[in-house]
Amino acid sequence: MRFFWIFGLICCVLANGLTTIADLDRMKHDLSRFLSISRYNETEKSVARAAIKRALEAVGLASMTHTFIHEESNEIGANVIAVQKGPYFGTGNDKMMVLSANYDTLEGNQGVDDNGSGVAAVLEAARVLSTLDNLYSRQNTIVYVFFDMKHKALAGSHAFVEDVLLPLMERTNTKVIGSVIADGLLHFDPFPASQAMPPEFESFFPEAAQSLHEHSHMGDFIQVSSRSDIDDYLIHSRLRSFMSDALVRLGIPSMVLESSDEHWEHYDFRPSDIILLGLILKNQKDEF
Ligand SMILES: *[C@@H]1O[C@H](CO)[C@@H](O)[C@H](O)[C@H]1NC(C)=O
Ligand SMILES: CC(=O)N[C@H]1CO[C@H](CO)[C@@H](O)[C@@H]1O
Repeated sequence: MRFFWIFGLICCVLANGLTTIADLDRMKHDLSRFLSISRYNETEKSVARAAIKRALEAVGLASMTHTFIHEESNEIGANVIAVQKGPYFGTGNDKMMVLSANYDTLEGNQGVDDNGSGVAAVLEAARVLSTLDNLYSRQNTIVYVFFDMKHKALAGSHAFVEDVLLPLMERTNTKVIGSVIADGLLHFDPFPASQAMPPEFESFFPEAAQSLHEHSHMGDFIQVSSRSDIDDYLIHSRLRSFMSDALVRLGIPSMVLESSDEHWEHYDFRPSDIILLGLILKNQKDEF
């Protein structure tokens, strides 16, 4: 059984030699417009969904709205999904990658970094990856999902996995090789004391805690957390070169923290959609 999580694949896409084609102005534009206004009530959220759909359509991706009912409140939620099909879509030979971000905000919150930044990055990734289809042939399917109701107990990602992903995997034998959950990507702060430590971090990762302390608690680095053994393939074949090449070029310090699978089960990723997709994909039996 193997699966992986990537934090910041978007950065990989943007930094790994593709820096030249990622359009930062476009992301800034989206961020300063529809991703800078509250997306809490249905009226507000429908404005955001329409803008997301327009952006996808502009790069040739048809999108659909996946509606679901949030059981506690009986409210209707809506995810936006676009599928960039590979040649094996709908068969057991496909290896799907899910790129996602939640678009809803807390009440009265502009949501620039919670989570406009993730939405802008996933939209830009969609644009770049669609453009690349004109140059290279792609083997696998990419699914872009914009989740509603992260702030209601992750209801959007929950519904996506249960209503869409698992049934598709069951029906077609398609594998999902990973998911990228883009959330709070603007959390970069090179000032002292800007980086707090989550509860229990220090006991799980004493060396990292020490080095953060020596670095005046600045939030100016990228941290990759991985599970020993399970994530080795991903870390060594993919992320190491990204970290030693692209991040060094951009002058961003990074570190890899390894811990046992058991630690992960207890570590607190609960506020993020990552936990749900990750735990459910864990049921997948295949190696990739
Ligand atoms: C939604 O929020 C906007 C303010 O952002 C407000 O003007 C509008 O009345 C609200 N709509 C509903 C149905 O609550
Ligand atoms: C960067 C950012 O805004 N992060 C927020 C993401 O959402 C969680 C859960 O709502 C918040 O706790 C974070 O502060």
